[in-house]
Amino acid sequence: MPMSLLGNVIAIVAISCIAVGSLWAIGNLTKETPEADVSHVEGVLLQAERSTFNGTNPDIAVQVNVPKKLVVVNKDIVIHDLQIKDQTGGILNFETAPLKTEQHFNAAIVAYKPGTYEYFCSYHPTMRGKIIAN
Ligand SMILES: [Cu+2]
Repeated sequence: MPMSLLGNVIAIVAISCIAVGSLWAIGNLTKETPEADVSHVEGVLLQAERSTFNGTNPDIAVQVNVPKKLVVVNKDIVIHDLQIKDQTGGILNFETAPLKTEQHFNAAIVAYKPGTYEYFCSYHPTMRGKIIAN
């Protein structure tokens, strides 16, 4: 095979691979994530939307040593998470995974001592609210 023809064949193969790769990438970008159904959630539902939780970052009341179910769902176009990072040992600390659009995370709030604690999104300083344990 003459060198110039071999070069053309390699170029065609390379271009084909790039074209297929691009189509695959576009397909992934446009693929729809199924909508998270949160209509039957028991306990507390915190829905991240327009960079707040439930529009108001609501206070959550819990009783000491009574676990309360918590579902965090991302209905926004950007990534959110939810964390409890308390230093006093008065509440169970946790963090959700980084949640993409329509992803959700099941957790429980467990307070060990009465007090006011904070939940927050590590990506957005305005997304923070209180957990009040009695
Ligand atoms: Cu956020």
